[in-house]
Amino acid sequence: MKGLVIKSTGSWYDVLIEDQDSQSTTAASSRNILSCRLRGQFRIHGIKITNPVVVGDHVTVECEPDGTGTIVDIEPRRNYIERKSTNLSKISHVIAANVDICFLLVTLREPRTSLGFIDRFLVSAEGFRIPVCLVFNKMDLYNEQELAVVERLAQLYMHIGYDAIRTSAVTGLGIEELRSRMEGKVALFSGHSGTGKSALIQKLDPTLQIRVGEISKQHLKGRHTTTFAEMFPVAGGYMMDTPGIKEFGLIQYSKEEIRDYFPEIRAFNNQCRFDDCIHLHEPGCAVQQAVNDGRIAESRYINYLSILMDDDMKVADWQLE
Ligand SMILES: Nc1nc2c(ncn2[C@@H]2O[C@H](COP(=O)(O)OP(=O)(O)OP(=O)(O)O)[C@@H](O)[C@H]2O)c(=O)[nH]1
Ligand SMILES: [Mg+2]
Ligand SMILES: [Zn+2]
Repeated sequence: MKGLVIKSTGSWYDVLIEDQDSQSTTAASSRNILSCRLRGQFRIHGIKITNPVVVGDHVTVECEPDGTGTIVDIEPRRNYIERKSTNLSKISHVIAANVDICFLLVTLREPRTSLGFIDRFLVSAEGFRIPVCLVFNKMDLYNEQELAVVERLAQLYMHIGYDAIRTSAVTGLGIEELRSRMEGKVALFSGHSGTGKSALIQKLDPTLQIRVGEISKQHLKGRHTTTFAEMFPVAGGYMMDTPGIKEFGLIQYSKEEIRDYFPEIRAFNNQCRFDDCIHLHEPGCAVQQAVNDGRIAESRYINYLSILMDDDMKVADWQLE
């Protein structure tokens, strides 16, 4: 039988068995969920991965006499989002597979999302050209200064070509914009713990049973309320709720890949004097010129260098004026 992995807790996976009589594999088709384990060891492209099967994977399962199932095969992935727990870590962790769109939650406080985090996430989505929409959540909390920062950041990223919306899970601001962007799609929700991923999904569909966290008053940080990834049928598609991420360690990319995964830098690729320019100190570099002219944001360029140099440099971040 074929199925879709809709929840992963580490050793057990909930697999939605796809209706064999119907062509449709959308959320509306039958909700036959089988609790499954993995058979043996899977190795994906020879790399050590902590979790070989993830939400969004299409798998083949066999039924066991005790009513559970065994995952015996994984279909090739269209794409996936992968990270390391820290930049130094050697082990990578796949967050989700077969994603149509990523929503990256950004909050200025409770908790603070840094530009280094945003830019690293964007690079990993660019690897597969998965569209990203930045979701500036908790808009109800911000003072004037913070609202100005949201405005500045939204402009910065929209100028590059990323989508951005402003939301509040408390007031309902932006919920319809969110819904319209994910309609009929498999959407990944990512961001730090406590940014409101689960709260926004709950707001999209109040009938869902989702655990939303309490912000601990001492730390004003989330406490990892969501501990495993799960996908929920929402708006004719699926919303993938994932556990909050502290740090987005990038897997190893080549210098050419990193150069290509910043769209506004990629746009200058054949305008430098040298074809293999990595836009560092080379003479006749169109990118360095564009940074000087203000056509490329300095924060993005600094973060590009920081990724290129594998983090020896300080990462650029936003500040309140
Ligand atoms: N004021 C305000 N609070 C919000 C908003 N969205 C979420 N919260 C609160 O922030 C806290 C964390 O929300 P969650 O939805 O659990 O956050 P999460 O991103 O799912 O966190 P993890 O599951 O730990 O990754 C909860 O107390 C929410 O009520 C918002 O738009 N405004
Ligand atoms: Mg959550
Ligand atoms: Zn250059």
